Amino acid sequence: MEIKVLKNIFSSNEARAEEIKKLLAEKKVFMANFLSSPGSGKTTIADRMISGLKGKYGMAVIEGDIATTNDAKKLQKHDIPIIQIETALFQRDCHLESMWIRKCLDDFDLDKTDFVIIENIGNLVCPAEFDLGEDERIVVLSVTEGEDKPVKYPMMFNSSQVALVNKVDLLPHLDYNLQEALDNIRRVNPKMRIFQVSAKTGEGFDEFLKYLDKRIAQKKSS
Ligand SMILES: Nc1nc2c(ncn2[C@@H]2O[C@H](COP(=O)(O)OP(=O)(O)OP(=O)(O)O)[C@@H](O)[C@H]2O)c(=O)[nH]1
Ligand SMILES: [Mg+2]
Repeated sequence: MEIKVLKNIFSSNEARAEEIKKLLAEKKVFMANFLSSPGSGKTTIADRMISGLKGKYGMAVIEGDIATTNDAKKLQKHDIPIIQIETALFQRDCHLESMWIRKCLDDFDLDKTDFVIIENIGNLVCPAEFDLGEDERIVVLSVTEGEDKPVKYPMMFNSSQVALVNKVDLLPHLDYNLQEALDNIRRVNPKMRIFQVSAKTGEGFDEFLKYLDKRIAQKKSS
């Protein structure tokens, strides 16, 4: 009898991610996938980022959560297209997959969109394994999470191109060794571009916005 070999479980995800990459290249849309543990500040960062880039670029948001539409509601005031994916309604997955992102992109008017923001599910493990066809992965590490997370969750940090060290406004109140955290990020990913920010106060945010502005503009003129 013929032996069946289980195919790579990621292969269909990868195929869809390739389709997404082609679509985004054709439409000249920049897409960033924001990843972190729960509560690091992804939604607060998205809020400040949208405010900073509004008027200059057409934006759309894909919110991923296991349950609730809370994060989408927080961004509703910006009056830009937002789709909330609640994975509990499907397979209770702890990550987003490219199949869902593809569906969301079909819903957006990509001719009027320059920047798609994906807020992945708060989780430092599974989301790192799923290519969503994004241009860039941006991992958020808040200073309340401890210095060792990059070395404990290396895949998340070595598959990302940008790290935002968030909540730096809290540093004076914490016993946190920022240099150790930065060294740990570099140990796992020597090429990581790191920004130290506070999504709450805006500290360090201008530099990050300038970087994003450059990346979105590059894609637009590609
Ligand atoms: N002090 C301080 N608080 C922040 C900062 N950024 C976010 N917060 C707070 O941290 C909490 C979580 O922020 P969210 O933006 O909801 O975090 P998240 O990563 O989107 O959370 P999940 O989507 O649940 O994973 C909220 O109470 C924010 O107000 C910051 O830079 N400084
Ligand atoms: Mg959130």
